[in-house]
Amino acid sequence: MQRIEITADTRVLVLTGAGVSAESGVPTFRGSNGLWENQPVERVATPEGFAEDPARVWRFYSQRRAGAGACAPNPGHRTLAELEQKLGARFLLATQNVDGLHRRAGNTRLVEMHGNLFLTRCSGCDRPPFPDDTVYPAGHVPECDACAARGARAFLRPHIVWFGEMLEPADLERINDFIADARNKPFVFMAVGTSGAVYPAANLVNLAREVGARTYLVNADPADNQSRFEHFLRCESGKILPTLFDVRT
Ligand code: BV8
Repeated sequence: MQRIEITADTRVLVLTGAGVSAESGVPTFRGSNGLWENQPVERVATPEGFAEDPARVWRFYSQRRAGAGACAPNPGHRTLAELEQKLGARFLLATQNVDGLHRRAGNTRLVEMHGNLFLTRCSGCDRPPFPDDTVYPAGHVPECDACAARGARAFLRPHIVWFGEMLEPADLERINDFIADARNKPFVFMAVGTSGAVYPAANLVNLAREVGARTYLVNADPADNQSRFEHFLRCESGKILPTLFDVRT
């Protein structure tokens, strides 16, 4: 496998999806026994689904909290954390994953585009999202104590971006600024473990191409937006990432 040379002024933007966590035991969404296979998206990952049956949504996310909490970063996660150590401000990791494994592997230059399983917020007031690893019992829907203190009632919800919800503008701005700064400089854009099905994440490769990036897809199967990548490395990310980068800073 041809290694990817990273020289002293190369910028690297990596986008990850559920596939990077597959070898850690976290289920992916699409494909055989994927999460969405036995859970129609509309019922558990949309604001409408939460309004209709918040207990079902909390059961889905509580199960995923318990699952992800029992998993550990794999060599793919660790490689991306080491890459950040070596490159510093010339590196940015944008993840669609909500499992928290990149953070646990040590990445800090990280944009969690779709939120984080271990943060909860109120659906009725603007208190900031707060750390919460509670696995709520089936049927239980937690309520906001701040609202209750004001005599109001509001359900707590996972701090997750559901389908039909806007991503945090500051998150998108951070990614777009990184891409803009890489214009006319050596720039590597790599997508790892994502089916390229969800927007706006799946559009990042096009924004990177516009500023002249070398583009790589590291994925176990073809992806919906695969034709947008110059290089497609069909493999398991945990096995290839540790030997893929030739960093010369
Ligand atoms: C928005 C919730 C404004 C948290 C998620 C433009 C065109 C078309 C549609 C749209 C568009 N703009 C907006 C939309 C609508 C929608 C969308 O994209 N729909 C798609 C499905 C058509 N987007 C939105 O609603 C976004 N909001 O844009 O707001 C707006 C709204 C409406 C209309 C217009 C504009 C919000 C998107 C966020 C949704 N929330 N998750 C949760 O429960 O996790 S998305 C969900 O899918 C997860 O976050 C997940 O990360 C993400 C993407 O999935 P992948 O990570 O790629 O996982 P997947 O299983 O699909 O693939 C894994 C891959 O890994 C596979 O290919 C497999 O081969 C590979 N693999 C497996 N093992 C390995 C491996 N690879 C390497 N190594 C291995 N070992």
